Amino acid sequence: MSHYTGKFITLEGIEGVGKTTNREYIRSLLEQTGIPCVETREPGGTPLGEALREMLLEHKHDGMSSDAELLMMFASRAEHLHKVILPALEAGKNVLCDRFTEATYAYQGGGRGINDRKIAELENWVQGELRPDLTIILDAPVETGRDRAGRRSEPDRIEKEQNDFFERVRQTYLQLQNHYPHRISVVDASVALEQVQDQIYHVMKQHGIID
Ligand code: Z5A
Repeated sequence: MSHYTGKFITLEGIEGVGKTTNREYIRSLLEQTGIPCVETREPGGTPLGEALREMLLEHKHDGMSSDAELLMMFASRAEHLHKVILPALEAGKNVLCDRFTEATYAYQGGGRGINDRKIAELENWVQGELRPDLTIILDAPVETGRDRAGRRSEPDRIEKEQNDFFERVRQTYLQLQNHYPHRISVVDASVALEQVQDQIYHVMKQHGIID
């Protein structure tokens, strides 16, 4: 949990579940509180982070070692925290971030098989005690997400993994919610957009993010 006036909210889920689509809706709810909102994403969110993102996702680096991938995610995160997230929270703003450390547990932990104690060490080192106030996991079957994403663009280096990889990613997200129910909520994203946004509204109310 952060001890700031503004809230730190992250959005998670496998590809194609609707993170980008729902970001604007969440932002509009946050803006109704009268507190300015900084919207950002990971990997990325800074010039260095966006350069790392490009390296992480392009096919040029197919076969990258899992440890290199993990460390690049946290390198991007360290820069992002120091340059964007912490200054915004310190200025009393809300921060809405498309993916954060839960994605590392899900993709590099569940997907790639890296031990979660290794990830926790990096999390503690890079973030100290900072954790999101609320993480919304948009959950849908792997086929649904991939089908939606596939209609949009060519798969990048991570998106080209097989269904069993994304099944492990999805299951790890659900386990994270089980471990941290006070700060992580799961929303059924397989239904129509209006129903997804209804659930998001209730989760944000329940967690006291909006009145
Ligand atoms: N990654 C990692 O491995 N470790 C880490 O620590 C971090 C990230 C931070 C980049 O993420 C990659 O980085 C990601 C994980 C890894 N790789 N993968 N896979 P990203 O967030 O930039 O990319 P993404 O997950 O691939 O996001 P996406 O494909 O852009 O999906 P999305 O944002 O969740 O979905 P969308 O664009 O909002 O929606 C997809 C389509 O579905 C679109 O046409 C919508 O109109 C449609 N849609 C959305 N909702 C609905 C509903 N309810 N019904 C019907 N259609 C819908």
